[in-house]
Amino acid sequence: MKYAFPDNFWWGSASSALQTEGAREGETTWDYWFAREPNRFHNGVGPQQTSTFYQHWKTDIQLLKQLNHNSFRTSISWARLIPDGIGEVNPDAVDFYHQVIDELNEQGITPFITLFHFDMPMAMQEIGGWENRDVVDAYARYAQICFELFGDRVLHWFTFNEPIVPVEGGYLYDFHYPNVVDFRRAATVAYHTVLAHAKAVQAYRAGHYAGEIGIVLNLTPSYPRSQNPADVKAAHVADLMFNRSFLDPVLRGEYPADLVALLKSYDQLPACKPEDGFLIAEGKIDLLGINYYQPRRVKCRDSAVNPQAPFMPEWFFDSYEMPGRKMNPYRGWEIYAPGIYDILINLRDNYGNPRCFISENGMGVENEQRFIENGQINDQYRIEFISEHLTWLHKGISEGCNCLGYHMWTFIDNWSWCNAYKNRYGFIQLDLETQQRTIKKSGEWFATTALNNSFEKE
Ligand code: BGP
Repeated sequence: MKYAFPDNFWWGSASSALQTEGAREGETTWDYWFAREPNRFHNGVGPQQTSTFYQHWKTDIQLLKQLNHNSFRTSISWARLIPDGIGEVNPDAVDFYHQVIDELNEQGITPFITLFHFDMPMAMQEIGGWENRDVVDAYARYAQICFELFGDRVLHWFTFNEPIVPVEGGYLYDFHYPNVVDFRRAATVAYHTVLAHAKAVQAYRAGHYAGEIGIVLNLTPSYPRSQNPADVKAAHVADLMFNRSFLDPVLRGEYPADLVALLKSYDQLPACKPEDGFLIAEGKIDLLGINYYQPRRVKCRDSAVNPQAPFMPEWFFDSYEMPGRKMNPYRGWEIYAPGIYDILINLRDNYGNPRCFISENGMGVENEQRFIENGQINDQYRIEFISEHLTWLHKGISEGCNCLGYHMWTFIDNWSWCNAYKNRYGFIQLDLETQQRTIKKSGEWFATTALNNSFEKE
């Protein structure tokens, strides 16, 4: 069967500043943390060892072209642009991002720009990071500077990439700096991130720029083990905490009442100011980026909570390992392509069918060299993964969902936070020693699909 996509469908991929640029100027929490605890990073490889986009941006954009991308998302590094977060703008950074943005446009590749992709300037973290409202203001200033500098040539802006991840990683589950375990502080970080987002949206609207502004959320549809009311309730709470804590404010302009009531009953609500509500209401977006990797399957807890243990989302559910689920064993994530369709239908039916696109989807695989045939990685599993997800995406579109594109994570194999180079995601293989780039089979498949705006599958 032929799967054809609407005209002007966005075909591309996503990456981020810290994961690709290298040549770091301006310390981030990642540089700081790596210098102190390199053992936290796979094989002791830190954020300095990247795919060197800072040097090779021009030839890399040629490769994007070869992959028939009509759009590409990357981020601006706040710490590179404003090394102390709030003071002087670094002219080298301005030049660099000008050149990248101009070259993308010249090559017919629409730049999609994220303002914050997990990379907090260390100077901002030192004053409390997202726990401090001064950092919210510093971020709003940074966003405004970016709009002023690049807003005439960047028409698709994203305030944050996966804002729940630094909340989970840094304040609940110990996989980002500052490695705190404290729900109330996590809730404060999440809340201030929403305020920062809303302030950036406000600044964008005030500047009357020609483009649009949105956010990128990692949506993990929450499936209950069964229709037993206890399981359904468990899935509902997981959905409130991990999806709707950001989805509702950015699409509806307010928090779900039952999330607020739940946190209130456990005395976990962040401190709010009376004017916050108006600000959040002004943070409604034009375009939603959806990162989809895996579903979340949950069941009701079958043991009592230890009242001495820190308050955690898991007080309300257990994770559920569905028998027969298909796994990506390298990342430990379930592969469930219909999830993409369920997300789109939920947005269509419950959120007014917003303009959206898949901003990340992908499969990280370890030791891909074993699949080399005639000098090229033959990653059939990735082609299978993408085409399966695309068939469900196609079904969503055919049922009226307003999904405008599909971006893959990622372009060239890149540095994946604590996993460093363990799992490779790219359309293009990176030799970390020589920096040589080699297009994988999936890259060729994607180039053909993007060119035809369609693909064939039984
Ligand atoms: C997303 C992030 C990316 C990227 C990707 C792959 O959550 O937006 O930055 O890294 O996931 O996940 P990981 O690198 O953790 O394997």
